[in-house]
Amino acid sequence: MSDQTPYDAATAAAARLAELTGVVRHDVALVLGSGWLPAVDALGEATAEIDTTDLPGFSAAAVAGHSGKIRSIRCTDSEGSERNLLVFLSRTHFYEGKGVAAVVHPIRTAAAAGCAAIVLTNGCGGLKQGWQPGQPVLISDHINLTGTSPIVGANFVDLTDLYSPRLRAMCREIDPSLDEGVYVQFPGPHYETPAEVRMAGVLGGQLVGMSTTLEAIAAREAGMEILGISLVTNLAAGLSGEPLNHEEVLEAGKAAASRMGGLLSQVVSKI
Ligand code: 8IG
Repeated sequence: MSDQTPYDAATAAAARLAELTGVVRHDVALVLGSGWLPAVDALGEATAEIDTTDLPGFSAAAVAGHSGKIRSIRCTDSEGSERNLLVFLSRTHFYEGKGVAAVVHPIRTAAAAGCAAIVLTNGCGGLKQGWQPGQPVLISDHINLTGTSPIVGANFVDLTDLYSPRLRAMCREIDPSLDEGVYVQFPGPHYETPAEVRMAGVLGGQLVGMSTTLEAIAAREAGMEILGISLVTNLAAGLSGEPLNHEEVLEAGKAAASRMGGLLSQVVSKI
């Protein structure tokens, strides 16, 4: 089906998702980044869990500690109504080389499944003095250094207030100690050099990572309200005096799981 658009592919994936989960419509989507997996159990009981590869258009997870699963969770919102969460326990990264359409296919599938809002989480390096590994930070805006877009053609999508001021305020009501920062997406999969980290700072960034911006753009194109939360899992390269490693990322997630789980479950009930 070479003439199938990415939007058609997402509609097909959403239809299969509804069949496999028995949930006709999902309300809020979450994408869990590095270190966020331990927080998922706080969201509620799973109605269903499927492999991403059970849905058309998804490819297998590629990173240790990333699980290629999609969980459907039923919870109650702050007014007592039932709400269905669509949780992607992993993502496809730009650095996997599968193309931008593959990176944002889960986002478009969530939109096609009915989600009006999406929570994009990630693990990242932090630049700001005083930030500690294990600290969640709200994404206020982004700088996309991948040099590409998920949107093809003359569709000039506006990215003002891409990361919803309403949802950020909601998070700060839940946890007034939350800070926020500008997220800079590098292509990866290598981490930045210390000089590139300094460049990100000069450009106005405080968070450096390898995901999220392309997904946020696709989510905005699809009309979803977007919340972005980074878990600072490590100080950005050159700032700590130690080399970076993936294990510290997973450790930071475990250590911060209850704070992040509490934040996520409270905010999704209020969205
Ligand atoms: I977790 O320091 C994680 N992902 N680019 N830099 C980049 N990506 C990351 C980092 C980091 N930490």
